[in-house]
Amino acid sequence: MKRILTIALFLSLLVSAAAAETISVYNWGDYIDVDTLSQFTAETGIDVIYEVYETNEDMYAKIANGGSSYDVIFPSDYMVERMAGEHLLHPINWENIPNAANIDERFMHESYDPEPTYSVPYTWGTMGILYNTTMVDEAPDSWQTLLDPEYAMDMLMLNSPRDTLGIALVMAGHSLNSTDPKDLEDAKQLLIEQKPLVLAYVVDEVKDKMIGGEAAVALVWSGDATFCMDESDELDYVVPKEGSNIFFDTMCIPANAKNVSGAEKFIDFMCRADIAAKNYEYVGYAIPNRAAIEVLGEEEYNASPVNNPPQEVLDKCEVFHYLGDDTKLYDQIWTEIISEF
Ligand code: SPD
Repeated sequence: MKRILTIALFLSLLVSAAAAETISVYNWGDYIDVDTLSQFTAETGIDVIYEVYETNEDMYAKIANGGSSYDVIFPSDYMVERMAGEHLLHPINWENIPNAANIDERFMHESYDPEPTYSVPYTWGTMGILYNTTMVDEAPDSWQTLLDPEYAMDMLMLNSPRDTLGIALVMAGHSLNSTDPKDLEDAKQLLIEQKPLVLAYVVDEVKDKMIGGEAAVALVWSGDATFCMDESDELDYVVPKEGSNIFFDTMCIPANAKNVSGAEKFIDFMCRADIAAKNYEYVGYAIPNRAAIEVLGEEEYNASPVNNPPQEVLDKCEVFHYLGDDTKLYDQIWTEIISEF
């Protein structure tokens, strides 16, 4: 009996020693070169369980619900602000992320997390109009293009509440952080007026549809525009003259992460110059990682006006802020717009 118990104990020790360390990563769709995941596992022995979401709001709902635990998530600016305020994020121990030194100081003190305490910059970009030059008479320069009946059923919008409502606010001449119910009513009326023109509200599908020539114009994030323009010479991108949103996407560790040290290793790995450069080549979004830009070649990297917009364009862009309880008004309006589609 004693011998059987000893063997059982030995076997169970063997099994637990063999069980690999894992981290659970929750990211936007199409937002990482999956080769980097296997390279991370090969170099560290840590397996990656990888899941994707489409919007900040989807990710937030899952984390705030408490039912699931992830080790690394990728919230945008205003969502970092919200999650930090709701104690949903674990503070970053910068000593364990030495490769964060590769990140340009300019990106390290944005208003959503000024220290920064909770977030490591990952990518950034603008919102604008991706258009098919063979399907538009003139290159668009205004958000009014997205209300033009000429593009009825030839128009794609983002299925993302804050982004689409934010741009509708700008179309109506308001700040994209407005919480004034009158401004939001204006934005809602514009989106209602626009609805019969919209072919579909999409997120990642926008890329295949625009590359395939299924629509003439689309509201997109700049990195997706870069991706599409690399695939098709017929596509071009503009940040309309009325101004737009500039966003910062980040890597964070949720407060209920099970493997904080694994998460730190992963974030540090993604900040490594060669990895951030390789990831940029796949994802297409502008990066805050100076060392990676050197690897890519500064001249070539800066040649893209999409990922490197002139200062006068950036000056007209606003960052989204978390709007507290007023978020509920946004949610209500969005539900009305999207539920009848
Ligand atoms: N395909 C994933 C794209 C993620 C882009 N994030 C943009 C956030 C804008 N608020």
